[in-house]
Amino acid sequence: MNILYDVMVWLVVGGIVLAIAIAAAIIMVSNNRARKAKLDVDSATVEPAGFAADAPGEPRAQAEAEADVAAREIPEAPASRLTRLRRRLAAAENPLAQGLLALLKADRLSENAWDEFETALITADLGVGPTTELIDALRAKMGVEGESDPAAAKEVLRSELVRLVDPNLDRALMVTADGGPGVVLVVGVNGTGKTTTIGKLARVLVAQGHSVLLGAADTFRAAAADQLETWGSRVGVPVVRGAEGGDPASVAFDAVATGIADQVDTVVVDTAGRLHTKAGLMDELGKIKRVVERQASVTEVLLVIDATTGQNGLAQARVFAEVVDVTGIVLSKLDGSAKGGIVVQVQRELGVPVKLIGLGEGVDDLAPFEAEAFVDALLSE
Ligand SMILES: Nc1nc2c(ncn2[C@@H]2O[C@H](COP(=O)(O)OP(=O)(O)OP(=O)(O)O)[C@@H](O)[C@H]2O)c(=O)[nH]1
Ligand SMILES: [Mg+2]
Repeated sequence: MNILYDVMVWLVVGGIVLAIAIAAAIIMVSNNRARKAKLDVDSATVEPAGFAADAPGEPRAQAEAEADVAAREIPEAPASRLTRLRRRLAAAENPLAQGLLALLKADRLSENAWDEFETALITADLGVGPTTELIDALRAKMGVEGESDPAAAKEVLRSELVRLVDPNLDRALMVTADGGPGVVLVVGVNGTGKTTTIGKLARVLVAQGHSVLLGAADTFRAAAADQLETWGSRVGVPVVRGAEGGDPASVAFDAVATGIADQVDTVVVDTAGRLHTKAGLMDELGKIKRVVERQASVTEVLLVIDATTGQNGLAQARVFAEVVDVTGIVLSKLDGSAKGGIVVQVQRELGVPVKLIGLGEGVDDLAPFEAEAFVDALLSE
């Protein structure tokens, strides 16, 4: 009995010792884990921010930042997009292209064929003045050179159209300035494609090796800044935004101040769409520009015009040009447009070149405007 009693005592004591040992081991392991987790957090916080997409002073773990870079898109080089865009422009149901084709395919250049061609030019928004000029020049040249064969007239037609579109205008986009960032202000009426154009433009600039910052001075809707952030995050471009309903000029000011502090090459400022007939809103635009100019050079004021709006687009352009010095036109939505001729009218009216064209909703559907390529697209069969 005694032996049995001893064995039981030892078993109980042993059990207690074992339980204490297990408990101690568990506590040690969990302590180690906690210490390791703390170390991880510490090392993450000392990781350099290092990426343009990070908000200033906002640290990020390296793995997260690397994943970000992997997800970032590589924009298409501007040069390679022209071929595709030409095809798309030519594919648009364009009365100008169709009118030209009809003229070129006519058996002979009868008065009737000329009349139809003239109508096609006016329908395509070339404007009465340029249309008359084109027809007169064409008829005179073809008369002198004895071109009665419509196919042979094509080259004459091409050179006359190129002359109207004007290949000599300086269409270079000024995006940088000496001693600070270049500021590109993007303006226009509602829904013309301002934000989309900025998104596409940011991609082009990044592909060219520029450092870029976007300013969301459209404070009417929070969604506008979100839209810009979506575009920016795809190519690692940060966005400075303000409170919804806040003062757009102060957001523009902050964006430029951040751009100066971060030493970026270019700050692109998005503005809310506004009706050119609303005086208060147009004044606000003037204010945004003046406020930006206090600290940096506004190198471009791009007016985005929806190519499908025709004559109305021209009326808008006039008013915008009075309020801010428009330096370039972006003609958006040319892909779905029957109004390619607006290029000629808007340039003449404002004395400002079309610098960029939008040919779709895709991320790389923005191209530099080139007179000859544009005319070739209109004439291509
Ligand atoms: N087909 C086509 N659609 C375009 C083009 N550019 C923009 N869009 C579309 O037009 C619509 C309006 O574009 P936004 O960029 O939001 O226009 P916005 O001028 O910023 O509009 P607000 O800020 O509301 O004034 C969107 O559905 C775009 O996808 C283009 O070149 N072609
Ligand atoms: Mg917008």
